[in-house]
Amino acid sequence: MKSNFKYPILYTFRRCPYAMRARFAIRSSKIMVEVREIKLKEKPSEFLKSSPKGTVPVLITKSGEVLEESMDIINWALNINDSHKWLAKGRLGKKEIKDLLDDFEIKFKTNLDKYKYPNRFSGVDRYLYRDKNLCFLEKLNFYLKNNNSLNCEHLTLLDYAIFPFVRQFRNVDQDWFDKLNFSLLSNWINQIIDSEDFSSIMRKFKKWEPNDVPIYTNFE
Ligand SMILES: N[C@@H](CCC(=O)N[C@@H](CS)C(=O)NCC(=O)O)C(=O)O
Repeated sequence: MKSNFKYPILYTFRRCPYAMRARFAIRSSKIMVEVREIKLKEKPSEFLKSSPKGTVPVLITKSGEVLEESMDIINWALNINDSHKWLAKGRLGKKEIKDLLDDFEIKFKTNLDKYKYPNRFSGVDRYLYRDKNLCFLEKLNFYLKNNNSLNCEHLTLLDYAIFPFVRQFRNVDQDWFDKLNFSLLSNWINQIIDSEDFSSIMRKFKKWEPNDVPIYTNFE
């Protein structure tokens, strides 16, 4: 069903790593969206009506299609415009890329949540889960031996899709992280944090209310 909206609608939450990577892709593709910043503790009914599973990010296209997975939003954006060559072919094959993305989205993120929020789980040794993630970081540090990016000579989908999780992990205890001596990985994180891309996608928007004047942005 075609929507009456001027631009696609993006429901997002500023600090969510999945929403961050979707915003990176929308910025890279220069697509205008109506941004709706929501609080996860008070999800608006309009949001839940479009996407009952209740996770962010969610994008509603102009044709009314509801994209409820960050990777679907990223691929949708890059299919429209991949001017920064996020889909460029690099050293890693399609399967290696998919496996790495899955590892970070599933295994790394599960361990990260237990490390970062141990009180949400019963009887969890947070440091065990912190250390379980070292093998994933080691792998990234190894991939960064050739360039400052994971797959080819410039930052691509793989870098931006993984970065928010690694940043969140590092931020739990940066002193500890810095002592790991993953210097290539630290440089990789810092180059993204210091970029205009990062400051633009982290800009603050007021919490969306149904009667607000729409806020349009391509996160420029
Ligand atoms: N697989 C989803 C995961 C999204 C997700 O879990 N987002 C979290 C926030 S970081 C969420 O919305 N959780 C629901 C809640 O906390 O109520 C995606 O890639 O978009």
